[in-house]
Amino acid sequence: MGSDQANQTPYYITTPIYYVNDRPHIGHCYTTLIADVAARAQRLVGRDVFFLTGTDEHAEKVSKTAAENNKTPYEWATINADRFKAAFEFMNFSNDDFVRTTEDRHKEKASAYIKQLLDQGDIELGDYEGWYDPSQEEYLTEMVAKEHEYNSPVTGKPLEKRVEQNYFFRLDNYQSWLEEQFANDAVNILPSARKNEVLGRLKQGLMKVPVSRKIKEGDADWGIKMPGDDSHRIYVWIEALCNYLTTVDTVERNKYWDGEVTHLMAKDILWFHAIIWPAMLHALGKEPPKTVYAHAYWIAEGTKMSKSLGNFIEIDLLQAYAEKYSLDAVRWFLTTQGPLGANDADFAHARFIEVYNADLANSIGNSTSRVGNMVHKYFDGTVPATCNGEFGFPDGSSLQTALKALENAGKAVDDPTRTYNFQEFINEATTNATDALAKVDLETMLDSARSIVRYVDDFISYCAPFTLAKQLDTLDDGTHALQSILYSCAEALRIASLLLSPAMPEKMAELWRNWNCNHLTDPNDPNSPFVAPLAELAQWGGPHAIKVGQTIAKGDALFMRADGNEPAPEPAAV
Ligand code: ME8
Repeated sequence: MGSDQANQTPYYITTPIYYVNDRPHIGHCYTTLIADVAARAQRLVGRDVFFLTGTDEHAEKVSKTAAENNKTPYEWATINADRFKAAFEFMNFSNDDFVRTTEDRHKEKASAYIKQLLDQGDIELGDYEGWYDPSQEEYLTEMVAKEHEYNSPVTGKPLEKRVEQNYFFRLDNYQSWLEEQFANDAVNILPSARKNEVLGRLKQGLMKVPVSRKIKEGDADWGIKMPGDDSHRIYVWIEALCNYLTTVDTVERNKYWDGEVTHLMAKDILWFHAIIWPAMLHALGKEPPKTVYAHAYWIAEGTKMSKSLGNFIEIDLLQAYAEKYSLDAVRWFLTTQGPLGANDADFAHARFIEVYNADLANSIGNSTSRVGNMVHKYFDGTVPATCNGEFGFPDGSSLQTALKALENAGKAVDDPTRTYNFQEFINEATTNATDALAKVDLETMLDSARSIVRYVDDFISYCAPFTLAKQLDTLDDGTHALQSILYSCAEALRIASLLLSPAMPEKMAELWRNWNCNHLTDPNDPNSPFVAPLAELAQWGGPHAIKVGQTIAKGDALFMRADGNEPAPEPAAV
């Protein structure tokens, strides 16, 4: 970590709250997974984190599907909210709360915010005639509607012309304030391609936005009434956005809103989060979020996922993959191959196998079992000696002894002047990981961890400790060289495993159990807190380093190689 001091600002990360008209799919799991990985990584660097997810229940499409399924809206919402909760538990998400917008704690505060905006004149009554997208529950401007030939930009379904008396939020009053926030980076929209889109649309000018719907005869009794006017309901989007605040608007949790706030979502709903929500917050006298991060979409085997094609990757397929390859392999694949940047990502079986073998079985899995096996073979499973992690020319250190062994064995060494400085390499990797984390760049963060594993692999191929081991009798200082080489590999892999743990908490806890690294966290509970911030945990030879005499159980390989010729897992028949 760049500085020894952990960032003391509390960190608050949210996912969208998901509609409960249907069951969860890969998209919902993905956003919540990257929030989980970011939350775990922030906890690892020592920050006080609050991670929120939940469900958006007062939508018209929820009451409609409920009726189709002969349930009341609340019964249907509960069935699906429970499916989301179960899916997120299965994925081992470490959310600190799960909010349902039908809960009183949300409804009461959301009403109070809207009332405040009404009382202040930020919300007013007016006439509205415009295009409504029933599939997204969203009003669109004439320009956007026209651009998409009066079909939904998201689902392609026809838009409806709606004329109604409505309450409006005076978003137009916040144009220049919003421009300032983006100009100063007070609100960061990421990735940058998305920021440009938002700024482009902002330039066209803001209009007041409808925040209510008139209740019609035959409407389900569903949603929150407009304060002071029972003939209107608060428009579901406006109410839903409030969840981010309602859930932490308590004496104990206020510190999270006052800390650093990151909202995650996909690009479909960026406008609400980047424009409407910050303006509402400002009107309420609250700080806007620091980061609004909108990723792209998952598609399935090259094709956009849709209801009509019936090709949604649902949680049961992810469960089938987890059963075969482990949950952490699924988490790893989704996190590193997902649409975190501006481009969509494809869930394809062949790619899954490729990534699994390259990144997991042949990388961290192979390195840890190789090092564990050598410690067993040569030192009866007990780590023999510490070392400062510096190997090289010309100080005649361990590396030279290893190279001598290779020479004796008649093996050529491509570059006998190479040096390895584990401490320096690891410090740089952990600093890069932390810097990337601040930008929610999880791929770079995890790649820093992988770079340590590659460094270890490269070091082992270069100095061939197995060749050295065969010549201990004939070399001066051979045993000491072998000890320092193996210590350095084990210690470097310990540090890499810390950086990998936000994505793969269970597998890394398994490694810590095997290697007796009980001093990092409670290895019997993959979700237990770390005993110190990463800056301290990752110190080479520091208080949490592998110790002399520490036993390393061989254990099973963390990831068995996958056979790409085997058929792809399929969800269990329901
Ligand atoms: O929009 N790829 O809820 P929602 C990646 N309730 N992520 C995807 C995805 C895909 N193909 N499909 C969906 C709503 N997502 C509102 C939000 S927030 C105040 C209210 C994820 O159930 C992604 O995070 O339609 C997207 O933004 C979200 O699900 C939409 O979920």
